[in-house]
Amino acid sequence: MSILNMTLVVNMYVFCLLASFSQAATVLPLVINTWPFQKATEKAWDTLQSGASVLDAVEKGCALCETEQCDGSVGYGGSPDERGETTLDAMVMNGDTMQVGAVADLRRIKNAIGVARAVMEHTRHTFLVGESASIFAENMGFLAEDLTTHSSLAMHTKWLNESCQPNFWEGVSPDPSKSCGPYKPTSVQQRWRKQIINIHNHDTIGMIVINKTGHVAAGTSTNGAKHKIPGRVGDSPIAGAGAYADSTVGGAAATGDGDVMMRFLPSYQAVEYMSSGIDPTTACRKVIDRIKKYYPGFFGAVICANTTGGYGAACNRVSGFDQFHFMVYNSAVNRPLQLAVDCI
Ligand code: SD4
Repeated sequence: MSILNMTLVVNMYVFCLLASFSQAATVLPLVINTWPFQKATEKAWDTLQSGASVLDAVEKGCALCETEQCDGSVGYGGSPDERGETTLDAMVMNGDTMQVGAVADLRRIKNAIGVARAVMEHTRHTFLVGESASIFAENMGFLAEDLTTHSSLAMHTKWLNESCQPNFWEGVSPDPSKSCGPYKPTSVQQRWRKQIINIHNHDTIGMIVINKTGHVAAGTSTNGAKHKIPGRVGDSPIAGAGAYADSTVGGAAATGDGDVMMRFLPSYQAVEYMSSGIDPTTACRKVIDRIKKYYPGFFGAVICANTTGGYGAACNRVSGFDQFHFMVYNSAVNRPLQLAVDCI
């Protein structure tokens, strides 16, 4: 048998396993995350196998991406804002209790999802932001460090040298498509501007973990949008937008243009679809379709999983983004698998 044939046979075998078992309880536990962040998937899986909780698995998996700066879009040293500072957004959700911990615009602390977990476990709040979130983190024992790197500095300098293009301003003067600020408001008229968050400026980690007994947790971590206006918070730390978990149903997580996507609470909506019996792939597709009705050119994708071990994903087809890659690890294949869906 040629190597090519053997590869095909192995792939078909994996495909059959996935197709025939993806709805059966035997495939649990399940780890699924956005983008091909394999090490994060493995970390979450290993954490679960060590006997830890689904929350631990989500936290450790996403934290690995924070340390490894997955694609430059998670953790320190990426997506500098207009002042050149990297700030982080993260959340974690417990699908048994519906508790959420979240942080946004977090400064100086690398382990954003750890701080989100501390918000959940050591406060009665859900969401802390900005400088105050950083002070909370320091008080909780997280190390304060500069999140700037040579690479984030270089990105920021290049942006300044290119008249601050692209940026997120509209209806201001001087013309934001040509000049840097400071800006003053002119009109509120919207006009078409090039999509800023796209395939080249993406990659939040969003993760769902379901253990053998159907407990679900979900979480996200990101450094947000490159050249964001300071103070900007994306979809990732918002429960129901960036991720959602409900152990009576399953979980979902989103990635992409958070400024648009958060308006639709896609993760909550996907879990609600699954709770009415809709399969994960269809649930994901339906939320993408809904956003698309209003923003046909938006960049984004969603992953969905239910407590019987079924999972799926969907993405919006835009120029340069035809397929969305994501990771799955379950007991049917017993190794991390990179899968792809064609965008709709
Ligand atoms: C944000 N959703 O801050 C994040 C960025 C991202 O894939 O996921 N890009 O808008």
